[in-house]
Order: sequence, then C-alpha cells, then structure tokens
Amino acid sequence: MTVSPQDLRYFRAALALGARELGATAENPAVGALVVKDGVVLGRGWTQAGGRPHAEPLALAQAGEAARGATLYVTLEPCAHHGKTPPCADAIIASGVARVVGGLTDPDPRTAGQGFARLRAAGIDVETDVLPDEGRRAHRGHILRVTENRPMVTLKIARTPDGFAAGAEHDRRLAITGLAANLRTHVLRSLHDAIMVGMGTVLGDDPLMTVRLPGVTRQPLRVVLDTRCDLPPRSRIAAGAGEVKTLVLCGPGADPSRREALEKIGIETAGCAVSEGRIDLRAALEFLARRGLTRVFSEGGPQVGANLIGQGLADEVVLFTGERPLGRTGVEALSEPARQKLDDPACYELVAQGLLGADSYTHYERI
Ligand code: AOF
Ligand code: ZN
Repeated sequence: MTVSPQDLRYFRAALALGARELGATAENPAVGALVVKDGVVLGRGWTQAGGRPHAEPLALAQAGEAARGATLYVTLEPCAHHGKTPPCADAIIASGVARVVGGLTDPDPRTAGQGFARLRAAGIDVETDVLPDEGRRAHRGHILRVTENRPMVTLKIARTPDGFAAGAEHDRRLAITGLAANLRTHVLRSLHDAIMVGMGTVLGDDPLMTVRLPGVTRQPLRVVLDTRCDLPPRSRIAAGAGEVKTLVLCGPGADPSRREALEKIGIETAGCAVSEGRIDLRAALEFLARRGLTRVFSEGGPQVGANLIGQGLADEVVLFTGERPLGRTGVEALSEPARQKLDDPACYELVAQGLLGADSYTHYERI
C-alpha cells in the first residue's frame, strides 16, 4: 500500500491540528492525530498545553469502538515508552486501527523507531516519513532539542527599506512596521516557548516582550541576555516580572548584588558562559533546552541576530521591511556577513514572502 493524495490531505489536516498548541507543549512536540474510516473523520487529537495528554489517545478516544479497521494519521512516530503517559503505540494497537499513516521517526531515544516497529509487529499496516519537510518544520524544536541539545530559534528582524533597525545613538526608538506586521509579530511570539532579547534592545527600546492579542493569555518566558546583569529594575520588563516569567542570563563576572536585586523583584537569574564579552549564544540555548524549551523567538537586536545567523543557530528568519526609509545613518539591521548568509542558497531557503499592509516580509529557513 502506498500513500494516496487523500492520505496527504488527511495528513495535512493532522499537521494543522498539531499546530493548535504550538508554543505551549514544551518540552513535548506539538503532535496532531486524526482517525478516519470510509472518508469520515471519527476522531481528532493534538498534544495538549503542557505536553500531555499526547495526541493519539485523544483522537482514538473520540473515535471509540468505531476506530476498529480505521486509519490513524499522526504527524510524528507514536511513543513507545512509559513516560508521564503510557505508550501511544500500545493505545493504537488496542484501538484496533488497521493502518497508521505516520510522519518522521521520533528522535527521542526512548522511541527512535520502536513505536513504528511495535505497530508493525502487531500486524498494523504502517506508512512512515509522510511529508517529511512539513513534519520537520512542525517538530523542529523537539528534533533540535533531542539531537542538538538546543531549542529551535526563530529570528525576527525589522528594518527600514534603507536597512536600519534604529536611528543613531539617543535616537533609537523608531516605529519601523505598521499594525499588520506588528500583529504578525505577536502571533509569532505566541507560537514560541520563550522570547529572547539582548540588553542593547532593552536599553534602547525598553520593550515589554509580551503577547498582546485578544483571547491569548499564555505568555512565553522572557529571556534577557545580560552579560553584566545591567537590567534596570525600572525597565518595563523588570517592572512586569511579577506577571510574566522572566529569566536573566548573565556572565560569571556579573555583580552578585545586582542579581540579588533582580531576584527580589521576581526575576530569575542564571549564570551563563560568555564569549568575547557577550553571553555565549550556544551556551544560552543549551541552558534553555535543559529547562525543556523547544522554541525560542529572538527579537533583538542586530548584534544578537548577526551572531545567531553567523553561528548557524537561526533556524528560521522572519525579515519585516517597513515602508519609510530612515533617510540618515543609523544602526544596521543586518550585518553584511549575515545578509550574505541569508542570501546564500547553500545556507538558507526563502520559504515565503508577501505583504502585510504597507510592509513586506520574507521568511527564510536554514538549510
Ligand atoms: C506521541 N504523541 O502527542 C507527543 C509525543 O513524558 P511523556 O510521556 O509525555 O513523553 C514525552 C515524549 O513523547 C517526547 O519526548 C516525545 O518523544 C513524545 N511526544 N509522542 O506519541 C504526542 N507529544
Ligand atoms: Zn505518546
């Protein structure tokens, strides 16, 4: 049996279901599952916020007895281990489904092929690796956390059409993009576990780094890369730390009394390795992965962005270009080497572009 166009349609629907809690399931992947028989969808499930229950048992429970003889579409290999929930592979076998159309093998060593193998051993007809590019995109955070000990990183850059992120010193606040692009930014934030920002941006823009969308209440963790622990207690990030979880990563030389002052107002601080006077990005990401984070949204500034791209750590890059030129010199949004790397087809693929009101966007994925 092979995968039919109809299968691909249902598999895409499962991917869309999985995306429902994207940004809220860490440290688990956001998986989607669909139970279908004779062209009728009998059950739909997706990994719940917090990572459990998993997608498959929910879809199978909805289908109930009718799952016997049906096809289960699932965007990632079903788990084979007894973790915080029993193995999904066993639930699938018990449900009596005849066929499983599955995505990529789960790199989690507790599963790593054993989920599919167990289904086959039980006589279920199993297809694997369906739509691998889409599957990798959907589960990139989980895959990178398991295979590279770091979360995936989406880097957002906003620039004027003449290439600046801000005016020169003392003139940094600058509205580059309009409402549509700003709303898109909030949606993107909401699809990540954490929002990461460098101290330059905090001092220059005094951002809030929260999701402000009607109906969205979950706030990603705010992560500030702050070598010397300079975060001003009066900054908007520090002032709001009571309501939104905030983590300051600082270097070993940071003044302990400053760390204490931040801890007192509800900000978590942690020491992190430094390289060339800045928080080492790889070390920072490894720290976040150990905390179970899988998806990080980096918003600044140009220095952090250039380093993420330079070190091969910017997995997706969303570039917003506003309509009003700065018209004078300022802070470049993208360093020359970073721009070259983005334009290099051996390094990045342009996966989407379009307009958002008067602004434009381009979306790249690391090869
Ligand atoms: C699935 N379906 O919907 C998800 C899976 O600690 P546990 O028991 O929740 O297991 C966590 C692991 O399960 C996680 O590392 C990943 O390999 C897998 N996630 N598996 O069958 C799901 N979210
Ligand atoms: Zn599972």
